[in-house]
Amino acid sequence: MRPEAPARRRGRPPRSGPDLVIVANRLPIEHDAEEGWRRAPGGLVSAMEAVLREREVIWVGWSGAFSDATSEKDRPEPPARVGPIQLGRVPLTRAQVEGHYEGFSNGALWPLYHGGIVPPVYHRSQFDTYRQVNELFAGAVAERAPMGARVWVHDYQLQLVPAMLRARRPDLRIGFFLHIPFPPVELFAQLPWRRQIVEGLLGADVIGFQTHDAAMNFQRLAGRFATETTVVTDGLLEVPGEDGPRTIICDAFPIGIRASDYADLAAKPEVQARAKQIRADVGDPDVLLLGVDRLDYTKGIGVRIQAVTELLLDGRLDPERTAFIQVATPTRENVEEYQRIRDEVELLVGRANGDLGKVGTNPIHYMHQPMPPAELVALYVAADVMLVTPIRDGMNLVAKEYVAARINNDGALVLSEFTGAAEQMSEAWLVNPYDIAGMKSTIMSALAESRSSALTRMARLRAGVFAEDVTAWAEEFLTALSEGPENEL
Ligand code: ADQ
Repeated sequence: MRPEAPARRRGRPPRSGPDLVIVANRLPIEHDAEEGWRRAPGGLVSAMEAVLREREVIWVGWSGAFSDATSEKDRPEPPARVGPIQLGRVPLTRAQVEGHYEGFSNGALWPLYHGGIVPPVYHRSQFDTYRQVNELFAGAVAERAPMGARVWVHDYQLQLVPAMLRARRPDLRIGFFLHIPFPPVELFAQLPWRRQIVEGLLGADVIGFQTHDAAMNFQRLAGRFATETTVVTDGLLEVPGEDGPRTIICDAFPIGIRASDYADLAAKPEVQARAKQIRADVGDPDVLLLGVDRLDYTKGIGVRIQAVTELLLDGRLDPERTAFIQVATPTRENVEEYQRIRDEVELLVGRANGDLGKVGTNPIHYMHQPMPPAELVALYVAADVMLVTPIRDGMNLVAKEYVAARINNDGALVLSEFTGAAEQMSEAWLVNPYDIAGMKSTIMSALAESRSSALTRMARLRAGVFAEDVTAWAEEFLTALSEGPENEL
């Protein structure tokens, strides 16, 4: 009997079809018990919509349903396409998701890449599952990608895919983009599988990072852990290939947002009205401060609450005339550290309101829930000061969304130096999230700034966010992927 599996797997790639394949941990759909399958909300989906408007693509990812679920209800079959997107499902069991996503990706890579804020946990069995799941993704792409297509692999869950895919399909142009920070060599070197990760990424033709610092970190590492790699010049690496040396672009491609969508939403009369209502609901304060984050220990939610609480206790901000709204989106609730950060934040909020609140008024309004975009934008429109204070963040889109929503050029953005966004948004009020006293005085300076100077500052920030929007980001990355290093030299 002829062995069937290899024949199928190595069978000829499809000759025609969309020339772009997106590979991400999740498919851009989610299952709702009542509505069935629907387009999933979220950053990558909305970023990619900018690309999708003009073309058909194949999107390879996991559907969110476990392939070994025992009841049919828990194992719904996703559709073959949504709009212009052909869906390529990678079936994963519960154990695979636990080892790959919750385990190695979020227990080891996420904390390590964010500077070791919480100690990364390394389990050999989880890395084995990470490798196995990366193989499944590479296999799914190899089967579906048309000859010579461009493949764009996203993020830290899939760092081994580029090399695995190149081994199976050398005809493809492979790009990889890392949405989170990339750590310096001193930190990365602790990873027991550092060489495998570096070699996995070096399978790509373009390796994109959020910042120049991150790209430099990787260039330094590549030479150290993949010894045949040379840095040709800043932004270009060379590795040995089957037909002679192969050049890889390794550079910063800072992600943007769909800026005009936020501005359009902010201009709508119903959103403006809702913003007024929000201010009224929190007691028409003189100062409204806002934080919006996934409830993640990297986002510096605790330090921000501490800074605001101290300002209220010191009397530098009047507790009767100040309100602080913190929206914290539920996230990764199966990972232990996330249960801990939730307890920590809720303790801080409870304590501050206990010390400062009166019957019927609390200075801190805390919401642990997702929100529709119009409500989020109404909050951006309502807030005088946006507090974005991560300990470490690849980019941070919230900072850009707030700025885009300030259609009258007023408002102030307080931004951590340790976000990728700070590299582009130097007009923001930059803070060191480890320096609470500094953060407090920066918030006060932002509030004390003259109106004309604040307007100029916001206008400059807005010009940057509109010029470097998500369409520009996607085009720049895809151009580098199509044209190769010629333009970089
Ligand atoms: P995240 O860590 O998720 O992204 P961020 O860039 O701030 O962080 O994006 C969060 C997104 O979720 C924003 O678009 C925001 O509007 C939305 N959001 C937040 N709270 C919400 C709520 N309660 N309801 C609805 N939506 C909410 C990762 C990296 C970042 C990088 C992005 C993109 O960690 O550094 O900027 O990818 O590359």
